[in-house]
Amino acid sequence: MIRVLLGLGSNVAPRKNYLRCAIKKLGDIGGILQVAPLYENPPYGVSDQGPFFNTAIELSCELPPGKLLKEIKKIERSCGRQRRFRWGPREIDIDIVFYDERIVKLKRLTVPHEDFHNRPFVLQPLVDIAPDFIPPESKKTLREFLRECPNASKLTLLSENWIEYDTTN
Ligand code: A4P
Ligand code: MG
Repeated sequence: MIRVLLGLGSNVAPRKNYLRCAIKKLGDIGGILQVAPLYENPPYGVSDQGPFFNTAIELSCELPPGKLLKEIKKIERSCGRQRRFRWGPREIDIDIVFYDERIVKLKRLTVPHEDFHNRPFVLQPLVDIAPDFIPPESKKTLREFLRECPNASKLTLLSENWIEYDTTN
């Protein structure tokens, strides 16, 4: 069984519904082990767009990385993601932040996610569910990465138990 840590974000209304849709469908390709709290935060990168809701999940699955990415892209589309420009507004974005402790370098997939250490909206929800996880080729836990991450104070905790999910799959 592979343990995958995914980061999820949305900044197009209704943001919570898009996140719920994605998590429900992710439950069809693996087991949802944990869902992090829901956070709101300003956009990172292209700043001329609405604020994001971000969260993270821990998923157990058997899919190899390339297949997992394909399934994730399918889920984004089926939940209503529209094609826009890179880093622009999105109904739903699902990033593979960690795939066990493995390093993956495929044409369309780099894991760990290249920018995870600079993104409080990725690190904070992951720390909530996997604080002691040590990314490959590093000696620090996620908790330590978060401590050193700029802009962590811009996150607002909205809700801890914001979704019901089935852990039996
Ligand atoms: N790709 C490569 N590695 C990965 C990975 N580890 N996980 C490729 C998922 N995808 C990965 O992504 C573009 C391509 O990246 C994918 O087709 C896949 O082959 P996309 O989701 O189609 O486009 P994008 O999201 O616009 O670009 P990108 O580079 O993925 O952006 P990010 O890094 O996802 O950043 N601010 C806040 N506050 N919260 C956010 O969630 N998100 C972004 C997007 C920017 N600012 C944000 C947030
Ligand atoms: Mg993305």
